[in-house]
Amino acid sequence: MTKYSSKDIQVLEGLEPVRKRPGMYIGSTSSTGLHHLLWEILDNSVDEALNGHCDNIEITLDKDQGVTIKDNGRGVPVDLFKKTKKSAMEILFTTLHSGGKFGQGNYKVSGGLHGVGMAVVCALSETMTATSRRDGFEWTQSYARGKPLTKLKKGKATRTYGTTVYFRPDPAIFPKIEFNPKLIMERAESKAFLNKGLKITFKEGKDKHTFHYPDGIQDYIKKIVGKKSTLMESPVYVEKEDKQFRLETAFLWTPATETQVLSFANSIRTVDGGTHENGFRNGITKAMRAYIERRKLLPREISSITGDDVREGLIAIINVYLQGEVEFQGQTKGRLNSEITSQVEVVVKHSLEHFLNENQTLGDTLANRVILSAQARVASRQAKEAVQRKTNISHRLNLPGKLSDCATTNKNEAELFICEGDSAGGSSKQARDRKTQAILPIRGKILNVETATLAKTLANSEIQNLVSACGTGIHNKFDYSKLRYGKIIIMTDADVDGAHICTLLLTFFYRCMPEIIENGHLFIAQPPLYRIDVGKKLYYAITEEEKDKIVKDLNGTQHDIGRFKGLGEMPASDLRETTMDKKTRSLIRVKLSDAERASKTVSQLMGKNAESRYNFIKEKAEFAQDLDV
Ligand code: 0RA
Repeated sequence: MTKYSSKDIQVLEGLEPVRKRPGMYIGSTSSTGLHHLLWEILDNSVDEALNGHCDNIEITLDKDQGVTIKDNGRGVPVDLFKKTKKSAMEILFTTLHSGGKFGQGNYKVSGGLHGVGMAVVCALSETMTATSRRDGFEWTQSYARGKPLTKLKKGKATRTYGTTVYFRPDPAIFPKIEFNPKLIMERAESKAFLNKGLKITFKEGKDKHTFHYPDGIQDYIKKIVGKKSTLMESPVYVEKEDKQFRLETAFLWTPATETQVLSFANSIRTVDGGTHENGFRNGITKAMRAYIERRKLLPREISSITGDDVREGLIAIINVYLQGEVEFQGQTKGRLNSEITSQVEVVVKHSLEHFLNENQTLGDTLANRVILSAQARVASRQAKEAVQRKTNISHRLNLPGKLSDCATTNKNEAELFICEGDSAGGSSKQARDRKTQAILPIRGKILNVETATLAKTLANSEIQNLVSACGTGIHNKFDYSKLRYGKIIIMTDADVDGAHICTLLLTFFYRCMPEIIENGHLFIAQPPLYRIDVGKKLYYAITEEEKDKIVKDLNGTQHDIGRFKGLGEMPASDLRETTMDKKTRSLIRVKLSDAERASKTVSQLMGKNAESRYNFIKEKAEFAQDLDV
């Protein structure tokens, strides 16, 4: 019996099987399979970058769907193998599984199909031309359908290094040859994000797009965050290179409730997570717990912090590189299975703990964010129970009895006026447009959400009414699609008490339903303080200053000044015209462009000082002149 070594078998194999059953190697001959050809060549160039030999890749798509990928890596080796008298380049492009360069100390990007090799691309290409720049010259060889068309040619002298691969997919294999530029750019962008400093350019005709991110995954996080507010200026960034693996992760927290974790293993997106993601989760949870314990921040009513509490509002990117064979699991190979959980956990825990301790102010902010999630979790269980109890006795769904609802169910035109006390409720009921305007009177000063525990907050019946009128639920149970009113309008008296109640309501929305503010649904009404009658003419003034100006402009003309004591005493016609009628009123839209700032302001306001609260309302009224006429 002849004894072949496994290497010999591979060399003997040739590329016929690839052309006979392409699906076995690239999944299918549909668009996805077609793009695999490009990904395979691109991944080989990215490997050069990953191992520190290349920082520039250019992809060019021709009109006839030929693709050129040029890199400034080391160049494909061209030396001859003694045994076969073939060049290394020829072996690489005409022999299955001939990668071979990835021994100890090299990482490799496994393509979607785990690095089928450039020979597969060659086999499925009508023509392919490879150029290697190394050792002082350009070396070129062309192939057709996996077989050499030419010998390896030594070309002009060059001092540069790198590889250029041109290929045009074979129409005999692919029923439709049409590359999707958008997909290519997405891939280029993601590779550039994952390999900091690598510049990838995509060219198609006159179009040229360059992807280059000196800060890599930190830039990626910035892109994901976009205009959303965050609790920190820049992400926590961790980079660790070990004997067997490399870990890079960047993460930050936002005031929003959703979590976004993107994980990658050897540059492959692992949609189903896996060992690296588990290690990361354990790491941040343990670090947070340790910090909260050390700083003694845990409130009495919270017995423990869960992983979910820590992940609320988290945006993270985790990228690990493993040497040798990488194990993926699951039907779509979307889960990393190689055992690295504890290594990742240790690095992440240590780094985050160090970060928190070094930046204690921010550390406390983040810890409080996590504690808030825990409180919301506990409170929302209690709220759910409370609402369920209510539902059983309420006839109209679970709307509060005090709500005078509007007729419309179209939330774009529906408005909810929150007003202070029953008498204000009475006059606004007379002044409203029944079709589109609902009135919810709330009694006196609602609870201060900032200082009360969430559990207590939600036990408060005024707040329960507010929550059920809005329809959305709160915190991580918040469901935007259930919002019942397009505008929620806080309408309190134009005095200090009114300002206080308004601030309490703002705090409530900020803490419990920030999405309402973020999406521009929250408004403050501007009821007047004075009415000035001049013969048949009528003026209203919202502030003292405004009144003084009107009086001054009257220049001694005979007039009557009336001061409204509160909305409850204002005639319905005045209230309608000045504050509620869509045609004549003006509203202030509450903005939350910077949640961190808002959060600070809210805590400052919720301090002991009543005056600062009032000033806040006045300032706010000046700076957010978002008139809705
Ligand atoms: C085999 C060995 C070496 C590099 C490469 C292949 C290589 C392949 C491609 C494909 C596209 N760009 C590429 N760049 C390099 C290592 C060569 C050495 O040790 O110098």
